[in-house]
Amino acid sequence: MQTDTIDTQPYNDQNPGTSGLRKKVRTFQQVGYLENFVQSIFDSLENYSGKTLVLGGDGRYFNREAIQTIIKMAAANGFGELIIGQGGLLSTPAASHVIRKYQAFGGLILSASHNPGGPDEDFGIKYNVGNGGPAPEKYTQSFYRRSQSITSYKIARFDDVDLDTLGSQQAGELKITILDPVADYADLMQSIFDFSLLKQTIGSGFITLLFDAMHAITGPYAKRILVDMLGASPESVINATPLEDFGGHHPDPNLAHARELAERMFGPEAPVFGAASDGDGDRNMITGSNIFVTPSDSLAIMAANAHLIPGYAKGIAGVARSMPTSQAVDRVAAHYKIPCYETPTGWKFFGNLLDAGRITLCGEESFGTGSDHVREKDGLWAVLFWLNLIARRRQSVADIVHEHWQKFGRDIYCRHDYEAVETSIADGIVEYLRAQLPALPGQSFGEYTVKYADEFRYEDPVDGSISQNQGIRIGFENGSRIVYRLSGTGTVGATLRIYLEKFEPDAAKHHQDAQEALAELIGLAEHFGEVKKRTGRAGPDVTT
Ligand code: G16
Repeated sequence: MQTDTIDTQPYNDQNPGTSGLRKKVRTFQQVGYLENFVQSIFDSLENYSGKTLVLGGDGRYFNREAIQTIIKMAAANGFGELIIGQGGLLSTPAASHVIRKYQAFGGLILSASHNPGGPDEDFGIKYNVGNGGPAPEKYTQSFYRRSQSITSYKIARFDDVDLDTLGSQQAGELKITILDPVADYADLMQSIFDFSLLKQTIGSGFITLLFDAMHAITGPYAKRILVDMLGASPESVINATPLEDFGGHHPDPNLAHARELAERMFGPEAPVFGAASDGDGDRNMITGSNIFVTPSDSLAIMAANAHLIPGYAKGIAGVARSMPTSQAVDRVAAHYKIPCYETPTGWKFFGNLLDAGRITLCGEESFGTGSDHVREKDGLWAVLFWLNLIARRRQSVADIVHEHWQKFGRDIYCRHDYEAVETSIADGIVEYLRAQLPALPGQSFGEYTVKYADEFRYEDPVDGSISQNQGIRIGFENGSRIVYRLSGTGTVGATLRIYLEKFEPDAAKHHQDAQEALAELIGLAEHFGEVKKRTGRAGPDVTT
C-alpha cells in the first residue's frame, strides 16, 4: 500500500462546537479542510495502531466522498480495521452501539444532525471515544489545538472502496468490514423493549402510529423495526427514504419542520401516537393525538415510568438533564429518591455519569433523550419507550401526560431562538446580561423575586473536570427560570437561545397555552437581555 504525506496549511476555524465540527459543505470542500481535521483527530489520539475505527454518517451530501477520504487516511495512519455502515450510513445511536459492541477504539460520525443538507448547506464530523460517546472536551480541545499547527496529513493510495456490498475486504493492511447498519441496533432495541406486547398492541389496532423519518437516516431503521418487526402498516412511516438534501427540508423534529406529521396529529382521526427523528437519528419529537409532549416532560415521564419497561424493570440509578432543560425530571427524582444531575448542554457531559453507573436515563430540552444502552441520545429508542408505555398503561399520550402533571405539577416551558444574529450583537447581549448578574439577587419584578443570577459552571463529579461559561441563569424564588445561551451548533453568525420555565402546581391551570402562561417571564427576559431591541427583530425566529 502506497502512502503519501501531503503538505498542508492550518485553517483557523476548526474548533468543535456542542457536537463536533459543523460547517457549510463548501467550507469542508476547501483543499485539505476535511483532511486537516481528520489528521488533527488522529494526531491527538494515542495507541490506536492496528485497532478498529467505526465510520458512518447520516447520508447527507458529501457523506460518501468524505468516507472515501477518511478510509484512505485511516489506512495511512495505521488503523487495523474499519467497520462501516452499508452505503456509508449509520445513525448516531447505532454508531455508538457498534463502537461498544465490537469494542472499537472509537468512531467518526459524519453528520450535521438536524441542520439542512445539500451543496449549499451543512456538513459535520465528530469523533466518538471507545465508550461509544462523543469525545469529551479535553479531546475536542486538543483536536482544535492540533488543527492550528498542522503541516501535513497522511493518505493511502488505492481505489475507492465499495461501500454497498456487505462483508469484509482488504485494502493493504487495512481490513474493511461493511455491515448492515440496522441489524445490531434492532437487536439491542429488542433486548430493551417488550416486542411481543408491542406487536400485539399494534396488531390489535389499540396503537395506531405515524413516524416521520424526515428523509433522513431513521427511515431504514423505522421500516425494519416498526413495520417489519412490530407489524405497523408501511404507511405509518413517512419520508422514509434517506436523501442527500433531506428533500430540501430541515431534518429537525419539531412541529414547524415535521409539518405533515403535525397536521395529522392535530387533525381529525389523528393516530394514537406520532413521532419524528432528525438527520442522524438521535433526536426525537413525541406527540399523541392532539398533544405535543415537550422533551423536558418526556424525560420526566420516562423516568417516572421506567419500571414498566423490561430493560429498566430493576429501577434506575439516577437521572441527568442539561441545565436549560426544565426541572420536571428533578421532581420525579426527588419523589423516587434517586440522584439528579444538572450538566451543561451537550451529550458529551452525560458520558462519565453513565459510565460510572450514576445515572440510567438522561435528556435535554433540545429533543434528546437516552439511557445507558448507548452513549448518545437515541430517537427511535425514545419512540419505542413511549410505544411500550402506551401498550403497558393502555392509555393515550394525553392521559399519560395529564396524569403526570397532576401527580408532579407542570413545568410550563418554552424556548425562543434568535438565529443568525450578528456575532458582535450576540456577544453584546451576553456581556450586558453578565454585567447585571451581581446586582440581581433579591430584586423583585412583579411576582418574580430573583433568587440567584449566575453563569453556569459544571464540575464533573466523576473526573473533576470543570466547564465554565455554560449559560446565564436567572432563577426566581417561585422556581421559575430564565436561561440565555449561545448555541454551539449553528453555522451562520450566532444563535441566541432563551429558555423560559415556570412551575404550576395547580391542576386547574395545567391546560394553559405555554406562551400565555409564560408571558410575564418572556417580558422579563426582554427586560434583562434587550434581545429584540438589540437585534432589531420583532420576535424569535423559532419557538419550541
Ligand atoms: C447537539 C448536542 C446536544 C445539544 C444540541 C443543541 O445535538 O448533541 O447535546 O443539546 O446540539 O446544542 P446548542 O444549543 O449548542 O445548539 P445534535 O442533535 O444537534 O447533535
